[in-house]
Amino acid sequence: MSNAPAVSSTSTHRAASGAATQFDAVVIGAGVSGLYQIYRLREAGFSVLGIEAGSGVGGTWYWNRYPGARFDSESYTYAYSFSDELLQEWNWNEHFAPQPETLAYLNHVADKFNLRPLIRFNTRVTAATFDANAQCWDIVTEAGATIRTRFMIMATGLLSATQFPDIPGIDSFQGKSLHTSRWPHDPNGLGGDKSVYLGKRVGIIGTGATAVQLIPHLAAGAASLHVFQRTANWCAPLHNGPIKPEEQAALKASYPAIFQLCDKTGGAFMHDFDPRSVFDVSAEEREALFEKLYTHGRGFALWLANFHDVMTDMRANKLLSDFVARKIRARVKDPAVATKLVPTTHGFGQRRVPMETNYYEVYNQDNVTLIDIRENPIARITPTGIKTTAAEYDLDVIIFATGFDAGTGAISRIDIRGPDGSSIKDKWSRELKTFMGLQVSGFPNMFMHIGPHAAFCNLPRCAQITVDWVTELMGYMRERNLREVVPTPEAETAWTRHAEAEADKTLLSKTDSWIMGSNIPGKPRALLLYAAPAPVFRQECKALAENHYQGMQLR
Ligand code: NA7
Repeated sequence: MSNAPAVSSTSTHRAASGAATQFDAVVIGAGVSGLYQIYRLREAGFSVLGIEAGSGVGGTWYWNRYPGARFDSESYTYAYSFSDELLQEWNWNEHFAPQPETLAYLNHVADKFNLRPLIRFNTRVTAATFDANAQCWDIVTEAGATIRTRFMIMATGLLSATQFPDIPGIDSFQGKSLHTSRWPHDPNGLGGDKSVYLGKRVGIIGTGATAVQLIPHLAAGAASLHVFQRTANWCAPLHNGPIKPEEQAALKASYPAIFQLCDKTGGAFMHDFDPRSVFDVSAEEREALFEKLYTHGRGFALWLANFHDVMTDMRANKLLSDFVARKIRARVKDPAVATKLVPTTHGFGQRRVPMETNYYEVYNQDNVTLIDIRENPIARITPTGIKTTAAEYDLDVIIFATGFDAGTGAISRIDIRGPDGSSIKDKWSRELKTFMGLQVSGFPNMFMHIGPHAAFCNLPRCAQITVDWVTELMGYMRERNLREVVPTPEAETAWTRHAEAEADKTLLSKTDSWIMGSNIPGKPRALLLYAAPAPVFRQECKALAENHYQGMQLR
């Protein structure tokens, strides 16, 4: 590793256009975690190159431009906390910022900290091989360039590898079809192009968190909307609203308190579980808390500020599920449609809860039809639309809101080979194993942010933990002239078993969802996130550094 001074924009530009170049670190992905990692490494005096497939920064917020895309985290808890000046100068307009506002924010961060010159855009990484003699990674891009780096840092995102369903005839459709995370850009702004659906006959496949944000917009603008639902999900009201000028000043004054609170809560949000059991209180008190959270609780409050046992005890969970089912039935006029919208396969919060604004009311509109494809599965996609086992629907547009190969997908779609030639894809196709979600045994000098086994929390908050940890480790190694770090297989196995035990304690692991990898055919079933509370994960990272990285081989 070189003791390189901070990389100047000129030298990076030269490097970015060259062939095989040596960097201390290459950060793959210029989203929330990648931008912060690039910033931290440059500040620490490392030479760093960012590689980004998109034409701009933003990651999730660059790609996901479908109408309705927005935070489910309060905007002020999602912001970077490392710069007080940044916190004070940026005005969030809504409690849950829409995608164009978030993308504007991340562009502002890139400009303010002059990160753009350190990033090579429009560049997709296809392969990476660790050279054991040189103790370096050789990273290969789609265009055929090779970039040599000591450390390879995967900031590729939890939900970025798009997943299309395996439906016969999918390529035969003659109209427009698209995945929600590849929504065409609005030529006049940072959002998505609404002309995709305005006045059109639209079909959407999927009813996860993405679809639940998008569907009210489609219903308002499309001539007709057919929603093809395989599994109903439990949704909760978002309760978004503008941040009023007087609130803005109060928020800016309370940033330290907001982040302190996020540091303490299990999910790194401003919500924490009620320490009481649902069975400790009377039926009236229980109903009162459910009602308060449903009617007024912002964001994930209904999920994460509820009685603690609703997420650990199926009997407690059933009480909450029944409450939410009553709400759905009250909001949807046609009882038969309401019944289809009430989930039957799992309890509230066992899957990532989609946050909604007027979602259920959409099904009261004349131009909206809910198609239950569990009852009548899609037989095929035809040149003119979608054919189920019961009927055929003519459409102008088909939208695939069918999700992602979460956690592992963005990493294993790159042909990553360790020093002995073994591939990470093969390894994870047998079993998901990581060391703290940070490293993988057999793949030295590779780090992951928000990848598999990432802490289950407000993502920027936990990304800051891991970015700071990686930066500190690289500094530690520089001081000691160490060139290689890799976890031992024993440490990786021990930590993976611990993560599995934590997963077992939650109800998340008791149903199918992308969180369990079960949306991808053949993917080994495992909780893709680390279920222990975020403060526990932070403490584990801290202890690892304090104990001189026990369980990791440094050489
Ligand atoms: P999700 O939550 O994985 O939802 C995908 C949806 O697509 C879900 O309703 C699936 O039904 C449906 N799906 C997937 N494949 C098929 C096929 N083959 N046929 C019919 N329906 C299908 O992805 P999202 O993009 O909504 O959200 C991902 C995360 O992004 C979200 O949790 C937030 O954290 C942000 P299924 O439930 O599998 O029956």
